[in-house]
Amino acid sequence: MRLVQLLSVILVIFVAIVLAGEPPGRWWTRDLAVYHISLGLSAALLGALLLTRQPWRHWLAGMWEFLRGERHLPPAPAVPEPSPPPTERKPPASEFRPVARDLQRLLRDLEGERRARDESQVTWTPDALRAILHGDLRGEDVIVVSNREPYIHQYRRADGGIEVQRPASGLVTALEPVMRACSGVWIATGSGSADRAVVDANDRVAVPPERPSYQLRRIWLSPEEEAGYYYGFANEGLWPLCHIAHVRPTFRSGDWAHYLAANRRFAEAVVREAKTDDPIVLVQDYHFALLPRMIHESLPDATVITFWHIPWPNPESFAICPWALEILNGLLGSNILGFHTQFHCNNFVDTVDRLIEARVDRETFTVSQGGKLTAVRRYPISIAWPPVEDMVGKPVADCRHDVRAGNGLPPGQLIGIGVDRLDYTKGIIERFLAVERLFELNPQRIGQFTFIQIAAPSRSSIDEYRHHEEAVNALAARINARFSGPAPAILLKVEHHEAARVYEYYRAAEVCFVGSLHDGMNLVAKEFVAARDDERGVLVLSQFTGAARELPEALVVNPYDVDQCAAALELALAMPPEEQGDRMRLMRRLISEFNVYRWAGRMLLDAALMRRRSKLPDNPVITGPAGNGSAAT
Ligand code: ADQ
Repeated sequence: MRLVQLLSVILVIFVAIVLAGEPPGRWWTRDLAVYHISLGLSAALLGALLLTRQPWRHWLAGMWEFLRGERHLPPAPAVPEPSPPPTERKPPASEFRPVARDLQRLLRDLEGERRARDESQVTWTPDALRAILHGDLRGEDVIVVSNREPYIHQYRRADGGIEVQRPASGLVTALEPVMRACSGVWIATGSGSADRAVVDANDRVAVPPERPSYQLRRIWLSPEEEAGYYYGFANEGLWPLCHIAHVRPTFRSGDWAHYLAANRRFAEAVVREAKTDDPIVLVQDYHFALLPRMIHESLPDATVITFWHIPWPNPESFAICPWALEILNGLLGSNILGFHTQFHCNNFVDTVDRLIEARVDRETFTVSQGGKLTAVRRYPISIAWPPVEDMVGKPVADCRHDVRAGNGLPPGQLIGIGVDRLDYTKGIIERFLAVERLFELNPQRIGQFTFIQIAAPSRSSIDEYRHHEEAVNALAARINARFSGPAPAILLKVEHHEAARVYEYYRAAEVCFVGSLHDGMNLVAKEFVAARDDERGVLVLSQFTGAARELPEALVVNPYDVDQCAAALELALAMPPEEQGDRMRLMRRLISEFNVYRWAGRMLLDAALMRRRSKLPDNPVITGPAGNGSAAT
């Protein structure tokens, strides 16, 4: 009888493979030989069935048990087992075990393939994300931790009322739509003048203000704590350490002590906010390198996914940090550690391999330390897609008109746009030099083209940032003195803009120039593409951004090469509309597929799989005839 079941399974799988390989309605034309073999096997099976005269229902039940893996193959017993009671099912005869094992493995592979295919067909939307959360993760609450808060409450100068601001931050841009979809709690530093006035007794406020869907839990840091942890260790130490922008990192032991203490404060908040003993915690960025391990010390069953939004340098550069080992050990408290690019994953794994005692598996990209496993994975971040109506609702022609009129520019003026935090890694100086070179090489553009740089003030209490702002202002003034015609060559607007205003600029521009000297991803590039539903406009993009790996249809440049950047600007201004459309369509397609819901969804799916695996019993030690035991893998 068991022979018949095995034959049946082989046949079913065989036919399933034949059918699965072709779209419905065409399978029978695929390969006549295969079709005939299937028929032959069917006939053989039928014959075998008739010969054994096994009742059909019995046979069918047995086959399904086998397929579901309910007829397990127990490890060979050390001592003979007593005969099973009559009701107990017997395992397959030993001579069939290898075949059965192969069949079950084949079924698992088929299931894995089906899942991968299904996932690639998912349209990544907030609903898809919610479905993963409530299906694969059975509705567990998600806790996000970041330094920057998604909403800042400020007192208005004019009338003392309270207004809400969205900070200029790539992390917030990406994560906020994810939290709207997932709900849960977002823990962040309170930074607005009216932040304390709006929270409840537990320092929580429901957001977004217009339609609350998750809780924002604020942490209050003293000015000294903020100076040491945020401005000091994170932004004078780790930020320049991880970006190759030729600014020397500064490390002070006092800053480190504050960094440690602040991480501890956030870890305590996570424990207080957790509703279960195994929450999913999404730790964001270089402000919290110690947090993953601290969370696991209090909540060993938590699933900690850490995402590092900035580049990871090579081991030699990272070793400059006096607390390099503590940072690596802290991060290896994560179950999953994510970076934007494979290159940064490689750098991290190389750093671990070089600096600490841990087992690095380069095939699975995991690091194991003290029996704890961390998966190092690439998850390229993105933006919400489709962009919300408020951002793209205004017709492009109106945006063009309003931006020109609002800035005192003539109606036909050609416009280039740059949108950045005022940060030395963003290459604003280099960008201005390229605009200057454009005018030197193409004098006909003088008075015809204006480059508008929107720069959000950032980290202005750090000397390096203040000097940078002065240098940017001075350079813009110098270039304007040389090349302004009826309109300025460069319009520098050092102020925060509402997201809808930023999109208006994107829609009004002929060219967007993203010239970062080094950037984990850069969301401005993706926002510009998302804003251009008219399929016009050209993106000039630094090769040193993560985005350049995903958007090769942009004009990719080296921001240090002033002549090349000037040539790219001229190429963009002269590009025929058809070519603009061809490039823009390809980029829009990529971002629509690889949007921020996919970024978060992939991490949550990986976390769900990890949680399921962790609930299985440990693999048994299998002892061979020579007694050399090894864990099954
Ligand atoms: P950031 O360094 O903040 O992010 P980026 O990805 O470009 O850089 O995002 C900036 C965001 O701020 C964008 O949404 C942009 O629209 C907004 N913004 C910039 N200037 C503004 C202004 N003047 N007014 C209003 N809004 C403004 C970090 C990493 C990046 C990574 C992100 C996300 O440095 O490499 O892409 O995190 O992971």
